[in-house]
Amino acid sequence: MTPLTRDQVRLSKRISLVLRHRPETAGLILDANGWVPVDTLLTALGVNRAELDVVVAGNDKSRFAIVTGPDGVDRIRASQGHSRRVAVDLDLPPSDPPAELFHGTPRANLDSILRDGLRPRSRHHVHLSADVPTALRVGHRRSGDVVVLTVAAGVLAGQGHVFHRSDNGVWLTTSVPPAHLSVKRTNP
Ligand code: HQG
Repeated sequence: MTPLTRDQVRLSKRISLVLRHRPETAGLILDANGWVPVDTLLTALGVNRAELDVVVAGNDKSRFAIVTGPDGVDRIRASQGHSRRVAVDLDLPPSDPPAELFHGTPRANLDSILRDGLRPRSRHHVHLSADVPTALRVGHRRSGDVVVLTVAAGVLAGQGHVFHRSDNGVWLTTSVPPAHLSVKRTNP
């Protein structure tokens, strides 16, 4: 797939902002599950459907989902990553995770994470990756050395801890206690 142009990436980031963090900056109101009519988003952002479709289809992480409702209305939402300040319930079913999941983070966070466990901070969930390369990419969004932590997801699930898998393959959970974390690799 052709990579998005700089303008398209800018549009993608703007959509992430309004669908995950600050819908009010575009005058949008998300429904309880995070959806907004596509036409409403287009009007709010001043773009057309073709421009939106390119960004949704070409998005490197399939961040946005569009569905047609029983009323024939197309709606869009972010598949994950919402801020806690936005009251959205993705309404995802619980899902059995693989034995291990991964989390990439700047090394500067390591001591605190090993002490307190993984916390959702400003988001609804802790985000976990299904593989190490993805976890490394997540960690490298920020500057400095990256550490990948292994999450004993299978053991946690066995103890009743709930996991969800977003539509774009990100694993979500409310927290991970330190006892179920180990350092995978510190020098990628
Ligand atoms: C860290 C991107 C200290 C945590 C990605 C992370 C992901 C702690 C930061 C999605 C901590 C929160 C989410 C503790 C957690 N002490 N630091 N106890 N607990 N942290 O951005 O996982 O590109 O909210 O390690 O790909 O980095 O936007 O979470 O470094 O899927 O689509 O606190 O965002 O997706 O940062 O990234 P974030 P994240 P998009």
